[in-house]
Amino acid sequence: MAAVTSAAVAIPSFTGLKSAGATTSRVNTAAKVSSVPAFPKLAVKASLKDVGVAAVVATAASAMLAGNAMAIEILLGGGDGSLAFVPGSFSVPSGEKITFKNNAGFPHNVVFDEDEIPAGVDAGKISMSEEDLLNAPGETYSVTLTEKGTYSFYCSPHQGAGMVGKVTVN
Ligand SMILES: [Cu+2]
Repeated sequence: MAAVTSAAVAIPSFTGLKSAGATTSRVNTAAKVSSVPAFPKLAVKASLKDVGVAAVVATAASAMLAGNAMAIEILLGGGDGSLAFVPGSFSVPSGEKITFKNNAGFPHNVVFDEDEIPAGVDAGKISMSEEDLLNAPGETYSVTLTEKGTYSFYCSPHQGAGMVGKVTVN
């Protein structure tokens, strides 16, 4: 429940809740006139009879992610000195910001494999250039993927050492 109580819920993302059931239109109205943090509580209360608590919580959480209220952080280089993305395999909802952060063993970069991304996605637009490197601790590279599917990426200086990763956009 912790994520659902976040105050960062964006009003536009409520439109995504409409598909969950007829009761949500009432919730939308209530949410617009009351303060944003009150919304998750109202949603659970209003829809409990028809949809069930678990479904409502899941819907509210994914709507929040779609609204970009949350982001995922991937470390470049393991705390144990390993040349790896940590985690090396993960999933994000479409539109969630992914931030790669220099942690250890740099320089690193993030290059998407043009042969292992969804059709129609331009690898150049979502990648750092092969020569571009994150040199300092804490430096970041962020990307937001909207096309659903699986994307493979690598760090060009360390690809041979196995610094590769995979993200699934749902
Ligand atoms: Cu690297």
